[in-house]
Amino acid sequence: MTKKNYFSWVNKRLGFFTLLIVLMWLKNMLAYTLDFHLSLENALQHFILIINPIATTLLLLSVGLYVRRKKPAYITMMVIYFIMTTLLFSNAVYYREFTDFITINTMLGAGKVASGLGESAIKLFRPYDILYWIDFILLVFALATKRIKMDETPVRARMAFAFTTLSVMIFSGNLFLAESDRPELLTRTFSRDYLVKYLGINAFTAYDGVQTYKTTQVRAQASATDMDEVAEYVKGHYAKPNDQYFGLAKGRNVIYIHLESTQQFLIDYKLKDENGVEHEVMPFINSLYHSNSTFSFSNFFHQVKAGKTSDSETLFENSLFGLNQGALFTQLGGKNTFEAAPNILKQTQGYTSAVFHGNSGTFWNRNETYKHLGYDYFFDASYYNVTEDNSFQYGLNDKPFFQQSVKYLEHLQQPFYTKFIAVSNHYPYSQLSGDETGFPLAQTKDETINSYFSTANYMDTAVHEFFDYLKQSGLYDNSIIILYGDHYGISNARNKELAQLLGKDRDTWSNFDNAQVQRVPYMIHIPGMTQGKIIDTYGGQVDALPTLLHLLGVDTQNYIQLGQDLLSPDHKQLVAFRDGDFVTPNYTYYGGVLYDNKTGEEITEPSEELKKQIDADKDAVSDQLATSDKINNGDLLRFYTKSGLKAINPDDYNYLKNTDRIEKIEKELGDKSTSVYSKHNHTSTTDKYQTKSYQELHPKETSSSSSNENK
Ligand code: GP9
Ligand code: MN
Repeated sequence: MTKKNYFSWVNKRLGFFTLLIVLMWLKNMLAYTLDFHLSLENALQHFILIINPIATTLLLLSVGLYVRRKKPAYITMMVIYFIMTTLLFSNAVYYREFTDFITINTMLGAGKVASGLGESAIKLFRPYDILYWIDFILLVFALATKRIKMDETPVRARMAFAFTTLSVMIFSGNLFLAESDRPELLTRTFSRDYLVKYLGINAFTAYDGVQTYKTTQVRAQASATDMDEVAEYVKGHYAKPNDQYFGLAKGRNVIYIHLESTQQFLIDYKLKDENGVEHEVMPFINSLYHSNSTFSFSNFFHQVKAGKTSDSETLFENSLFGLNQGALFTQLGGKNTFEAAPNILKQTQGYTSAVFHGNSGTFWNRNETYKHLGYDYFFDASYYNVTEDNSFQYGLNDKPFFQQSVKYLEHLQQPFYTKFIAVSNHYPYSQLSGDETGFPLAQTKDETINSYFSTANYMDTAVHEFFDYLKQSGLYDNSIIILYGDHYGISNARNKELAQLLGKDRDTWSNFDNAQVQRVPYMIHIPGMTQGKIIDTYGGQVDALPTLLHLLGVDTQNYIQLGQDLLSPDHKQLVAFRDGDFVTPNYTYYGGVLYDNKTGEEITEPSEELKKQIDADKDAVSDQLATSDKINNGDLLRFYTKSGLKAINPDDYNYLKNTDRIEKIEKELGDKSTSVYSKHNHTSTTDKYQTKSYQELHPKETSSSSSNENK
């Protein structure tokens, strides 16, 4: 066979088309291997990654097959090929700097990105970048010099259609595999990394385009009049602060500790091991819960939906709800105007703000959203030493996380507003290994439930160690430390199995019980204060911000917040779930059914009076949720001026060189610097951090089972 014959298929339209697909696939693999870091956890994810460029490449290039005339057909294919290459290449270069993918919004503001990068853009190029382009250049050359001949014969329309159909089928298969590995991928859109990992760069860009279009439409229709209605609603629901507590923590540092997936039933819980010996799951957090320096809430509910962790953040930072579908952080977080806690505290009280989290900054679109919330710094996984041994799929384990955070914390100017997002107590709860194992497993048929307690115990020790550091470094006395659970850790589908551990019967477990276990811890610890107690007021995450601001002595009357101070005498005890269900001290409305809290029984025939009351509650809940949606979907806060806050310019924020920035500020301030580091005569406090493994703390136990000697 002569060389010419061997390659002659390239001279057919379908042959050329196939060649383009293969080359495009190779370039995707190049990007996946050398540029993108998409942590792959199992063989299926590897497989999905390998196939995910195929469907969209096939779909897009197949457009060229419908063009009958020779030249236009080839030009169409080459133009599409060029666009796909450009998209892939730009993402590869962008990723090298930002560890993130390019969204439609980023493209629209491309000038800003380019000027932000400046000279460094050139530095982002790599010698192997030629591989992204060489094929295109050679193909153009080969076509121009007729080394590849253009085929006169058009592809039959039916054949073209067959390829389009094939691409749709492959895409469906791809999506099916993706959803089976990561359920609700499209409805929850966890992170851009996930979308690319599962569906490829083209599909990600298209998906992002559709989302952007949708939100832009709603936003465009909203007006300042809508804002006036919202302001009216908020005014009517304002709960004035309690004089006794207003300003109790004025000027203190705020330290939020995000207790991942921690439900209230873990408080004071003692887990029985196989020998019937009880083990307190969270001894340290329990001690805070019962301390007279803590306002502990026993009827505090999470209010999140699909955005889970990020929804809880939305609620705590803004006193607004997440969205009814998907996650506000990913859909609107990078676009909207907010009047969030870090911004309020910065502009009114001079706080510096920072988030610490040992997962990739793109997860839940935090790297963009935090700018809009006004966070000065975001220390994501790139600031931590994360290894395979000290982390799992959602990031760094809690002990090294807190420990490694203090080298940044000590440089922050005080007062600061900070949030530490712990993550070890996250599904699947089986990530502890080596010296950290030893806490007994529960004895149910569900492994997820069984290991939930040991990761909660691990988290408890991590928090304990962090508190010890706060005391050692002197930060403790001047801080207000708030611990909260973000949402359930055991889903409703598993609750029947959980029932036995809560002293309940699986057969009588009902939706009423499902509602009750949505309680999460909410504890406000104010060192030195002695009025602390366990408070049984019913409330939810939306109430946290006004509660905190009043403790800090900040007037909230002119802010658009949908919650009410939990310490206020005016607080209304009606807690909305995101889907319109609710709880009150007397009744629970869940799954569309009304229950009596005293008996847990369904109320099938409510009295006229009760019916009226419940209808009023339903309306109040739906008003609160609708107001939240109106604010968020319409981006209404951009019209609001009465708060007196200056609008945030997200471009002023950049989380890539936090360390340089905090140290520079410290130096510039000199004697005036209030950071812990400066206060300690410019010496680090990191050596004050003590950490011990479970095995070191419980040396008498073996790693496989626990003994009676455990305290
Ligand atoms: C990841 C973490 C988990 O960074 O916050 O989010 P979740 O899955 O709980 O929503
Ligand atoms: Mn979470």
